Amino acid sequence: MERGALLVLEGCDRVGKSTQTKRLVQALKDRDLKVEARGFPDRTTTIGSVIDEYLKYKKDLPRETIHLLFAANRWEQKDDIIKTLNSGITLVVDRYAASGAAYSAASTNKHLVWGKSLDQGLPAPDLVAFLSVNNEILSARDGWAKERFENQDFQKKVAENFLQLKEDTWKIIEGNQSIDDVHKILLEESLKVIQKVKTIPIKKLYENESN
Ligand code: NYM
Ligand code: MG
Repeated sequence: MERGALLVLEGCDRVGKSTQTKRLVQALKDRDLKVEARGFPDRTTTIGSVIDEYLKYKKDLPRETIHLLFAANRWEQKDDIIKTLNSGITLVVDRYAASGAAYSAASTNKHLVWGKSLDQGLPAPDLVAFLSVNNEILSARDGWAKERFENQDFQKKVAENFLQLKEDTWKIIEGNQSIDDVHKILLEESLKVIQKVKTIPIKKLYENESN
């Protein structure tokens, strides 16, 4: 039985991850591949509803506490992710562990090693497509400041953190291009990875790190 690939889209707020997730899922379906979309935070669970309230300023929590909840929100999907991949379905995930480390390290001023530690052992992404958009262009986009973390200085720190998390599985995509151009690159990369990992076991995240 061939497995599906774990494809993750990462980046700051408003870089176009959700749009690209939808486009990619549709394009893979059009090629008769088995694929499902996921996203974190998953606001539909009990933990996710607390995260949602926190992000909407309805609830205040210590920054360390919300970090634990973001990680717990991934762990609660772990078995389902593995089961789905092993059943041959590819997952396209809008944010995953890198967001956890990049945002929490930025909000607490703690080291990225601290930010990564709780996600160690989760299913590792086969591809992390990082959408990189220039900070000035981002701040000009609509819909800012509705949720916590959505301000320019904070996003700048987050972007720097993301780049420090880069591993071999990462593909940095210049997000200032048109939606179609970003999609083309993402699709091409995804098809390569889906093919490549079919017969390779799912890896564990940060498995070679001692943190
Ligand atoms: N976020 C997301 C974190 O701070 N840590 C995490 O682990 C994850 C998955 O949640 N500003 C932040 C990033 C976003 C916010 O995500 C909500 P989205 O993709 O805007 O719904
Ligand atoms: Mg957002």
